[in-house]
Amino acid sequence: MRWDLFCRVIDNHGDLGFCWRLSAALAARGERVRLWVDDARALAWMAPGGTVGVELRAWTEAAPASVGDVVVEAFGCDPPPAFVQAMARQTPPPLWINLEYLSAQDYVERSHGLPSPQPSGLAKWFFYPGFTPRTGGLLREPELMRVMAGFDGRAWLAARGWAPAPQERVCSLFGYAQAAPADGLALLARAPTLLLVAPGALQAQLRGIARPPGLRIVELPWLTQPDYDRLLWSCEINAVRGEDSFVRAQWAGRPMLWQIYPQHDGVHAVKLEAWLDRLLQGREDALADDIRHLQRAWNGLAALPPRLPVLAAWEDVQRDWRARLLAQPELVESLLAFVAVKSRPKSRPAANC
Ligand code: TRH
Repeated sequence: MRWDLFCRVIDNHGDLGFCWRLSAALAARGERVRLWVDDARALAWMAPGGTVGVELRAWTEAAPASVGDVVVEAFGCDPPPAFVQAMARQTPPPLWINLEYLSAQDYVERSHGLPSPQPSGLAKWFFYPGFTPRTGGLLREPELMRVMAGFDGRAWLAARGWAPAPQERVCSLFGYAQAAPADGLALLARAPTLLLVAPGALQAQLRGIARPPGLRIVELPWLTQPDYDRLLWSCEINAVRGEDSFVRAQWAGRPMLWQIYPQHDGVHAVKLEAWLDRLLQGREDALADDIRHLQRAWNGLAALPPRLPVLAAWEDVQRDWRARLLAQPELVESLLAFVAVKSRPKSRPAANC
């Protein structure tokens, strides 16, 4: 099928990061994708080589020469009016999907797959990623676990000059500027640690802060998406943020800290609790309490604890969670099934003859 995928870069890199990953995943299954983006600059480091089957297009208000079989607007970004008019003129019209932000909250199951009638006469369908089988699932390449299992993280780090010293543990850090960054550093530095810090506001912020003893910092450049994945597979702890790196850290299956995108109305705290409820479902032990407290504290919603949980036990929690997620359909599979069902011609009453 031919897909038109629309992406507006609102803030940070998650909008484009997710849209690129989705486009590449569709193309890997033989779909043809036109990715319409209003600011594609970050692809220069995320995906410098592009990929076969994905055609990058600059967002334009002009009427298109053609419209695909499926139109996906990411995160309610509203395709240009001339494009929507062209969609309405096409017979049959394309299937129009609004692919929403990720959340573990219950409303996602209720809203996933609902139609919304539009003034153009078309229906727009809501498709929600999520953590349960009654949602659209999470993006995951079919061979991801196999590739990860055969990957040598220590060798990969060493080849880049980022190998930890023998006594050091290695952590990746990708985050927004923090209210108390020195406290976070002190917590990570309770054991000798090599901290690999991704670019952005937090990397800049950490430059102005005294390094606690036992902590060595390496400032990373922007990596390609596949290399960022490899970084997550190589580290003993991953601190991630937003949406796409958050998902990738869950596939990595290592102890992880999630800095959720902060929202002024405080709704991020609710989103964080919803994810923690799912992650820790069925666990009522001290470790679950410690993980919950730590994730809140990492987001400035509680005081930081004196130390991190024991890494092996924390990793078990993440691996169990990953196993539960792996048992569910992944997002592209769900999306293709959704499109197949919704595009099926309506059965007509049999003609009298
Ligand atoms: O950049 P983000 O903070 O994006 C966020 C989220 O999308 C959030 O939902 C949204 O509301 C907000 O922006 C506006 O974090 P995220 O989602 O992890 O996206 C980062 C992308 O960058 C992801 O695709 C991984 C990629 N990446 C690389 O490719 N190389 C790198 O070196 C790093 C650090 C990230």
